[in-house]
Amino acid sequence: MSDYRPMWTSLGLDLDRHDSLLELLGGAYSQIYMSQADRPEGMKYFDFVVSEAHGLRIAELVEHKKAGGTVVGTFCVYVPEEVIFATGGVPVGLCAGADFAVPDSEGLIPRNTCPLIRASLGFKMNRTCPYIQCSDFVVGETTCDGKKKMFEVLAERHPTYVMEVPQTKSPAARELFVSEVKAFAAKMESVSGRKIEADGLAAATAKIEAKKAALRRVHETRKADPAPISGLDALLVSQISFYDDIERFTTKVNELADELEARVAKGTTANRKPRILFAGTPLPLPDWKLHSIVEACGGVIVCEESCVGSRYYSTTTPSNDGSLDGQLRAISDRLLGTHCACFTPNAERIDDIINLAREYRADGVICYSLAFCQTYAAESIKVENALKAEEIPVLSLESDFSANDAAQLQTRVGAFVEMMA
Ligand code: BJ8
Repeated sequence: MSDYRPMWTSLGLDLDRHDSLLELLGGAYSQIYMSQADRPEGMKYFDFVVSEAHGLRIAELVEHKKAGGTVVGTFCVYVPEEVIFATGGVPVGLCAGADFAVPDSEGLIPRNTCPLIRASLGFKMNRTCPYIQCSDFVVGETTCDGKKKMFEVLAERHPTYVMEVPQTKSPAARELFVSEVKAFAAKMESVSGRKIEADGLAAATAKIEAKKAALRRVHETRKADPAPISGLDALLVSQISFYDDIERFTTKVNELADELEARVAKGTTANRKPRILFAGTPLPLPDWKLHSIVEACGGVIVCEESCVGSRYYSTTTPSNDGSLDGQLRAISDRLLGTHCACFTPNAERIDDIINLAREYRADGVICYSLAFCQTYAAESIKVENALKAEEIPVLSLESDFSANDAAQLQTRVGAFVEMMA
């Protein structure tokens, strides 16, 4: 095994706290993931990626930087990854899903801020995240209020650029977003010293489209009953999609899809499990809490209507005239096809949830919000009413990354799953 400590030291990590983090994550991963039965062979690659998340992948990013490339930290799927790749950069998702770092945001942002925001800032403060440490800068965005104010704090500690994401879907909002995507392209040109050419942007877009097509293949197989992959494993693939090497990841996801399609074609004698659609806030690494509770209760999560899930892989770039302007507009349109609760009105998301529940033959929907996320919590009332009107069972839950409410969640989820058995 390689000794990564000199690399971590050079990135400014707090080695003692980093050791504690790795120990905690390693323990949680073996307990939650390695105890699952009948996992696809193809998951071995993703187990390896997790085991090397702070090692080999960081070494690759450090090498990329030594060769003159940039590393850009992102917090939202509205950031145009195509533009980053087109300048020879690499995007890495920085949203954090660990309770470990939440207390480290203390005194910088209010306690009644969602844990995703608190943990993301906390990881910068406690110096245990090698991804933010090796990023040239991070891109924030004006989605929810908590994030906006967190980026002000982060900007005092790490180079930060904020993109304005509109809150409505009007033609004027679209024009605003197109201008923001163009401004971000200019920012990337200036940081990387590389001009974006139409050919390069088209190649970068094709790379991202290939990755999302591979993800769609995997998720498509989950429509089969019984599903050929656990929700936990499918979630892990989505989580890794935000930081692994894009070409290698796409190849491995296609290999996994081949295996899952073969499993579906072969059929299985496995017992049927109650099928649950997850709908709600993102589930960044290593937030496996709800999935592990649902699946320990005997259910299976068959789809995630989440930015770590369908809101990411289902958007595709509209065809365009191939000019730089035409491509940047098409990329903006792709991104605006993401139905985040930060937008108003946002009826498309409710339609998406109902459609997904039908397509994935869900027996019920868990409508999930991270604590203090006002936009998703407010929208969950509408989602709940719409699902009830369609006679689709729904359970609304609010939680965080800690284990404090695990017993309570188990009781509620257990009763919901049992109702569907
Ligand atoms: S496109 S969901 S990734 S903003 S959970 S931080 S909304 S208080 S993460 Fe998101 Fe982009 Fe939307 Fe997706 Fe705020 Fe809510 Fe926290 Fe959230």
